[in-house]
Amino acid sequence: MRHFALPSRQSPFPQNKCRRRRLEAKPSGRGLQGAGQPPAPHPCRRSDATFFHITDVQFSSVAMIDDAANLVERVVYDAYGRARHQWPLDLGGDGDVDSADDAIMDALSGSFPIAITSGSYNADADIDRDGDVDADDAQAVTDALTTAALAFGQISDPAGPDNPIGYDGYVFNATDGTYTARFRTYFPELGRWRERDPIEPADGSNWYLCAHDKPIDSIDSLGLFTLRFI
Ligand SMILES: [Ca+2]
Ligand SMILES: [Ca+2]
Ligand SMILES: [Ca+2]
Ligand SMILES: [Ca+2]
Repeated sequence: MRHFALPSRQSPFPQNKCRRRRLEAKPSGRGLQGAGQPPAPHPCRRSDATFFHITDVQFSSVAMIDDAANLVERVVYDAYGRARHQWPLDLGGDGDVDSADDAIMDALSGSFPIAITSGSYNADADIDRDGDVDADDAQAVTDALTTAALAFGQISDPAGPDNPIGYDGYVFNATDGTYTARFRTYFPELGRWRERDPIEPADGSNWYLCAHDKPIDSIDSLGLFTLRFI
């Protein structure tokens, strides 16, 4: 049984055997959705694993960390909730780990080691989170080449953590890319609800609009009424 919980105070970034195994995965080992091949069993899969959410101001789950505080995966959403999943070693942010990510690290290598106190320190490139960017971090990216991206719109590795909580804290439905809120179903591709507003004109004249079409400063956590948070 998987467990999801709020972050607790853990030791910051100790070595983690699970993460090491991820770096050693074969190129075909994960993230092949959309390519016509089912994902292979994940080397990090543990039936009793505990993962923690990192959330933003809209309660969107933007990252998962494991019980040793290691980053497992990240998700970036556009304003309407369309997701781009990212592996920890995806420095370019396009979802995969490939030569472009390696090139980003290569461009930094002339300045190795780059200490956390340096103005050129890049936290994303400090793969092992030990406070500097150096050859160890570069080797981690090289070892992960090439890892395919999850299909656009997916929010979590189905082999684990298989996190179902995404944009605005809604429950993600991986089969059709929609989100379930308490009262309605949200389509991120359309930026609107599937069902009419249960309270009808009380939250505006357009009964299918989400958060008054102002997702940058408003939220509708229940699919019922809009709250401004700025
Ligand atoms: Ca990439
Ligand atoms: Ca790429
Ligand atoms: Ca480092
Ligand atoms: Ca180091």
